[in-house]
Amino acid sequence: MTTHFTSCPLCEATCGVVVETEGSRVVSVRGDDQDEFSRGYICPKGTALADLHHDPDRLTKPMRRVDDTWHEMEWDEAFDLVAERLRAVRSAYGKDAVAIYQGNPTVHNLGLVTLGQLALRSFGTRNMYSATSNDQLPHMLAALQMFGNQILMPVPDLDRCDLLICMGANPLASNGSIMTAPDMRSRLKQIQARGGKVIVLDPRRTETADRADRHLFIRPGTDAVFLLALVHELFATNAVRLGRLASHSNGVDEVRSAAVAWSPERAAGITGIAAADIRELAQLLATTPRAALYGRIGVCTQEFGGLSAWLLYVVNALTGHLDEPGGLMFTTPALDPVPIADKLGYDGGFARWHSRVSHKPEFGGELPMSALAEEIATPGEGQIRALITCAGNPVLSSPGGPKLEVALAGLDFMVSIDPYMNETTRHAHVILPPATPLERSHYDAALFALSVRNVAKYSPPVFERPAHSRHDWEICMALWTRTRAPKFLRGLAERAIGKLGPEALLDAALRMGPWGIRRGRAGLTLAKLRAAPHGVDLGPLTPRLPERVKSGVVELAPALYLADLPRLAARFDRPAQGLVMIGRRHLRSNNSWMHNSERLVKGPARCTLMIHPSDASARNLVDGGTAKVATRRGSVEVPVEITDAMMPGVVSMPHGWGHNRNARLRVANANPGASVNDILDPALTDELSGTSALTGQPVEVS
Ligand SMILES: Nc1nc2c(c(=O)[nH]1)N[C@H]1C(S)=C(S)[C@@H](COP(=O)(O)OP(=O)(O)OC[C@H]3O[C@@H](n4cnc5c(=O)[nH]c(N)nc54)[C@H](O)[C@@H]3O)O[C@H]1N2
Ligand SMILES: Nc1nc2c(c(=O)[nH]1)N[C@H]1C(S)=C(S)[C@@H](COP(=O)(O)OP(=O)(O)OC[C@H]3O[C@@H](n4cnc5c(=O)[nH]c(N)nc54)[C@H](O)[C@@H]3O)O[C@H]1N2
Ligand code: SF4
Ligand SMILES: [Mo]
Repeated sequence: MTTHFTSCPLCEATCGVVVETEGSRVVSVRGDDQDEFSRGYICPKGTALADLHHDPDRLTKPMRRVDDTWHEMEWDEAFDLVAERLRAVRSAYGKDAVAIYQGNPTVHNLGLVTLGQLALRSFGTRNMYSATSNDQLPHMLAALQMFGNQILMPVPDLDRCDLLICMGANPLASNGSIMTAPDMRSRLKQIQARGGKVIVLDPRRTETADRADRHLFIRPGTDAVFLLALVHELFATNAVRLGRLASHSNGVDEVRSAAVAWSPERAAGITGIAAADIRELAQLLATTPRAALYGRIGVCTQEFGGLSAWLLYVVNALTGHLDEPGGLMFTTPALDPVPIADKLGYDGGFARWHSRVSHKPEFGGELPMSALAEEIATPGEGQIRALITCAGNPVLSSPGGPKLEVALAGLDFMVSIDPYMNETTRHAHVILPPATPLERSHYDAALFALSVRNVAKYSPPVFERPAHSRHDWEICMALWTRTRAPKFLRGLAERAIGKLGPEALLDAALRMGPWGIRRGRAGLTLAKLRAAPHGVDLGPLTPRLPERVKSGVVELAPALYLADLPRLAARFDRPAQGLVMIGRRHLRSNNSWMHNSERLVKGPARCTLMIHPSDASARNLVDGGTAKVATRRGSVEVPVEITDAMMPGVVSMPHGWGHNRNARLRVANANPGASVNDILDPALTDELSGTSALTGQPVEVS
């Protein structure tokens, strides 16, 4: 038996795991007690790493679809076929005719965030898409507008705050997001143990709310109104204290004016939170020296996600909690993308171009997912003819799944880099399956930049990648060299890149980084990380302003947010009516793709419609019965779960289900559930940022 120390790449928590192997089999996966950051914690998904590795449904060779039958291929043959088809589309219709979609696991994959990214971006298409526009885009846009770079998102200093107000996040199920910290339950408990408070604002009394000191229901999609009322109250009571920020920020007066019209009384009628509670929360934030207001996906994937994400940072700034211990802080990661981006002159960029059909804004070189299906399906100059997907399942993960399925079937060519033939990749002409997480090295390049402590950890692969397999980055690089590089250079380029690998980039970035060798001390290198298999703790977050922001100035009131305020006012002129849908996550699930692990999916059905008793009885629904949930896009049927954890007027369904589509996922297909994205309307977005409105869409339930 051999013992390996590595990290779980399945969510943002970066837990250290111990994997025991015998030959080519995984015998056990458990938490690594010696990991500097996670100290033994793992969740049930971590254990399921073994199931992924040994899943008989996982593809191990390139697959080619001819009509409805699939054939295995050799790698060389597959790369040549894909390159030939992509080249043909590019030369007939131009480079924008090839679209690219990158899904969530990209972020957890060192090869994909480095070399894979370079390769895919070098296709030079304006039709780049990713899960970002179904996710954190508004936070990134606020970072760009306020701090000058889309990757400069501050994170709550969880281990030192005495007040955490948590909006639209359920870290006990999600294990935290844009707040990398393993073992959320203990960390939240510790806030309470040191006399602090956790307060949750959520339309559902979630697992996190259950353990919080206080939970307040908030009507979906109204967070921006609530936040404006906080700002209003802070100014009205003369409680604004910018602290150090006063000398390096702009726009306080504009922020004051923006909130004048939004009294707590007006906000109460819209949000469902009493004016007295809004006032109390504002005062708590103003008077607690170490406090953080944190908001996540429920707050940003909605009609006013842009405004909400901006206002979250603003309220922290106004109460002296931005860049202060216990507040929202910037990290100092060992691999620091910010100076690299600054040197390259890359800030992210917004609305430099728009989508062809519905004029959606570009962000960070990408168009929003709400535009993908229509860009494929609408004929004319600039139409998408070919698609590369990598590590994603947009048929289940994006609103308007059925419309996308129809569009995919009409593509000239589609290739997917994915270990599974899932609901999306089954539409591809070729699937290129990468090596497994246990066959690749690991360094959380993206997540350590969003971590509540400065930490670094490198893990070598548990298993050598088999000769018949390829890493994601090797696949992306091969697509690039064979499609883009002149023929005589291809072999040379492939060999050179192969020698380099993501490790070389990582080592260089560590040496150049803030903990590197520059300051005349023995700094971090890859060799040092290799010698520390449980990771290296680089200490708590430290204040980084003003030098972390390139201009030296935080913009508190960027013009594009001020210009969006009239839309907010107009929207809430009319009273709310009918039911609205929100999402939820479960600890044993991971977006759309871990439902093929028997040990994770066993137990009671998870894809249910949660509904308040009063809403259920008004519709004659019984617990365990079936509900039909409909929008103008269609309907799904799901089991009813009646619970007073729901706010009246709000129902909840998880996303990522709907495995009734002939994917090669035997366990998942046996527990299909229904996809909420079959009925969510892709046309409903945050008009400011282009982000999908995943939450707060009207539904009818019968
Ligand atoms: N209604 C609703 N919709 C949502 C959400 C919601 O809250 N509500 N959440 C949104 C969010 S936050 C996200 S991030 C998206 C996620 O949506 P996506 O990013 O589109 O997809 P996932 O469901 O994460 O599926 C990941 C795919 O990557 C593959 N994969 C896993 N590991 C690897 C790897 O190492 N390499 C490669 N090449 N492939 C791999 C898996 O087999 C799977 O097919 O869903 C979004 N959709
Ligand atoms: N177990 C598990 N962990 C995961 C994932 C998973 O699928 N499963 N996915 C990973 C990914 S890709 C991401 S992005 C993160 C997301 O991590 P989180 O942001 O913590 O995501 P959720 O658990 O969906 O929590 C969102 C909360 O927002 C609430 N909500 C919905 N609408 C509104 C609203 O309008 N206002 C307010 N205030 N609240 C609202 C919902 O009720 C829900 O409790 O989780 C990651 N971790
Ligand atoms: S919380 Fe679970 S899924 Fe996330 S990194 Fe830890 S073990 Fe993996
Ligand atoms: Mo996500």
